[in-house]
Amino acid sequence: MTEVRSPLRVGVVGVGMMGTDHAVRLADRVAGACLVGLADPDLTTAEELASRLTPVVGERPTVHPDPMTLIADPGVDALVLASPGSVHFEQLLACLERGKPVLCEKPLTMDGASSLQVLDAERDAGRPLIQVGFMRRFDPEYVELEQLVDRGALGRPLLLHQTHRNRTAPNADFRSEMIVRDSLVHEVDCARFLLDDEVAMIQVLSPRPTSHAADGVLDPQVAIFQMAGGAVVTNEVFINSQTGYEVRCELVAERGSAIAGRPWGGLYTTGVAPGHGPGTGSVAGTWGGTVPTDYRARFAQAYDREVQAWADATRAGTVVGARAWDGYASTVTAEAGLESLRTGEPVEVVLDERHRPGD
Ligand code: ISE
Repeated sequence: MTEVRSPLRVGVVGVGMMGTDHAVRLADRVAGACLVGLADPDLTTAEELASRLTPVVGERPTVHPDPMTLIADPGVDALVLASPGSVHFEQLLACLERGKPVLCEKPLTMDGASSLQVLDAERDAGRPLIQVGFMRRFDPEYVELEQLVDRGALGRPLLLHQTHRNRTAPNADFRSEMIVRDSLVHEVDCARFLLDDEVAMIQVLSPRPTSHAADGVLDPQVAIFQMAGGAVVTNEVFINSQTGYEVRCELVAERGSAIAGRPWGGLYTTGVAPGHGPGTGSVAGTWGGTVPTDYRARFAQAYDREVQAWADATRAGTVVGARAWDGYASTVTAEAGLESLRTGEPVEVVLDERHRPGD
């Protein structure tokens, strides 16, 4: 097992939007951690980022075209994987083989079978090493809501309504399946986190698609989760909403309800048509206030807390936040969601209980 030094020497795999954001965060404001390396097949972007961050870090981070050489580097204690989900499997196994702790962006892997192999490999490594990047678990309002539910302050939860909108699809490959795998997977994790329960059944429906979606892409989508304990969760995921990044939820329980993620009180509307909504001449990205354009702004605080908590836990030899099991459970649920998207029918979610962490 790699000896974890203080400060924690971190390598970031992937320098797209999220990887760059995490690299800057690690260079700039995560206590007890330092950025020592970057890996991306896009060497130009990685080199540029390394140059930009050198004055902040004090020493130039190493740059690798091949993530495997960064993972294998003995000068790297721990990894942040911000690469596409399709390459997480092999990169996670490489980290686990070397006993290196890893913060892996969601989804854990692309399907339940490979996520299960990751769980096996983590067990073989001898201790939990994986945190999954479900950042909403670190958002102050979501944390408060979870604590409220946990204390029983609102009584028994009955319903959870979740809304998840992006302004536009991130790229042309973001097809209907990605909306389930990459976006709805957040709602799966939130439902599990807030209700402390598993999804037993999932159904994914789609109305007529927005004309802003690429040809053949089913957007928006509505998913219904039946939780094992009996609560029901409704979810809207709308990737080409045109308005901005909106993530919120309302929990309805026997003695009250609570909304997390509302910008402030009063009527909240978003729109693109002039004259629509409060204030004058609403345009995309406004509501009389401002709708954040993407997740980096909306969840800036959550990401800071998530990465700080990861660094602290890693130095202490533990894991916090969403664990590999949570990544596995959300991947299996998303997989069932994909089947439902194809058939329109509810699909049962079956988890392999062997790896469920004990209390
Ligand atoms: C992206 O990967 C994220 O994780 C964002 O939070 C989500 O809103 C978006 O739909 C995903 O593509």
